[in-house]
Amino acid sequence: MNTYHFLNWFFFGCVISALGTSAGFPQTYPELVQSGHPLVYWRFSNNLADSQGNLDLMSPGTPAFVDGPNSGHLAFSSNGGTAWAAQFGVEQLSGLYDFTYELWINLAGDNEGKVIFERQALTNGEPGSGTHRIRYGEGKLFFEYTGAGSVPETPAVELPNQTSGWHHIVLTSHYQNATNVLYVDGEAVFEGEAYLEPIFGGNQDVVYIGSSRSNPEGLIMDGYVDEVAIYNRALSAGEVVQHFQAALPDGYAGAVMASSPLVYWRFENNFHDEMNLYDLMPTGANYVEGPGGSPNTALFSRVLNNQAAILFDNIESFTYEMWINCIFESVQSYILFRRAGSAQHAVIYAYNPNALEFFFLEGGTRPLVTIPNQTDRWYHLAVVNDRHAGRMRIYLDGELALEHDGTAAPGPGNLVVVGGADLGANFNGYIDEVAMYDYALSGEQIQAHFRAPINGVPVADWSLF
Ligand SMILES: [Ca+2]
Ligand SMILES: [Ca+2]
Repeated sequence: MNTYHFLNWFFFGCVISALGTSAGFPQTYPELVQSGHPLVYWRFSNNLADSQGNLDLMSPGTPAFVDGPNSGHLAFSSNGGTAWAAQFGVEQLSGLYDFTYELWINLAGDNEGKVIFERQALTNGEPGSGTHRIRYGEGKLFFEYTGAGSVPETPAVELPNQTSGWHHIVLTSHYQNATNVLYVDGEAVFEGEAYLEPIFGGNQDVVYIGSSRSNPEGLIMDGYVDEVAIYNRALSAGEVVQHFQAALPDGYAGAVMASSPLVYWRFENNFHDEMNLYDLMPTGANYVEGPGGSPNTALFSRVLNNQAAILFDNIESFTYEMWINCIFESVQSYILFRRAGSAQHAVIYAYNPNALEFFFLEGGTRPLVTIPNQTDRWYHLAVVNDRHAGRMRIYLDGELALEHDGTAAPGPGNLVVVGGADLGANFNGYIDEVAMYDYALSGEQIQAHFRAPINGVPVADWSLF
């Protein structure tokens, strides 16, 4: 604590002593927010409750860790078909002419129609869009491909559903030879022609473990995944056998590493990439220290409610108010998502580097302000859609950071997502004290909120601010 802050604390202490609990004590941040009668106010006090009592949020499940294919190590569990993990902006997994996906799977639960692994690249209509998916259905595990080119015959193998048992799965693709090979437990079970053009990310490039971007909540597998490795070449049959026969955990890991994967997720009680390229983000609500410090807590998660009509019905003007911290690197992420009619009303982050943008389709612009990515610092953010004035405004730390012509139109809807969007797009940072109002907060009100004390002192005077 520097001298300035020490003095602040010192004088603050004197004020407390002088005032005691008298009526002259300033209103706290939550008191001020609540006095503005927001539609919803999510404080994330180790829960997803709405302080206004209107709309609690819900969390997908959290992945669990279970015993892996051999003793002495762990694996990812979708926790009864409720949880998945993903990463966004995985550009270095794009544009691969040759590739291999290697993983262990266990179809312990019902996996009919579910997705075990997915890599997807979307380029807004440009060539390069496509999906690679390892999927289960009608008694078969298969490799589903969409994109330029074709797979004349889908690589597939029969595997029993709802049968606990680990299998080593490898899918290789070789561009020059135009071949796909699917291996199960070290043996080639399918070899066929493939005319696959590489898929490129554009600004949408994701990998999912245990579900799919196209329906994250609806396509979650029910089982376990382990030791996922992706390579930028087709492993040879000899290498596949060698990996399969290597003893888990250490011998196997050594064999994978010797084959130089691009990424390698081992799920040893974490979502770390051994190659330090792309750690994964799991589903499930996590709570961290919020602005102002303990005991205030904040959200680190993607949570939602799909019965949120209260946030839509004919609301012309609105305000989103919250605190955010971009502590980890976010890529192509959503902080807040709603879709009203044909328009998205969303706060997006890091679609352009360091840019926090208000995404709404009317007018076609995405007004933006800059917040440094991967920086541990709380910002007070207010996004105001002033339909009456035909203006939208973004306030940072109580100050007007941007004002722009145009507003988001009202429309029907029922989905709200905090910390992500309908298709995932998780924000890799912290969010707290999210309030949504059905009117435009004034600059004076926003300034007053920002200056109001959380845990005794305004965050602006917080020593770690
Ligand atoms: Ca909080
Ligand atoms: Ca493992």
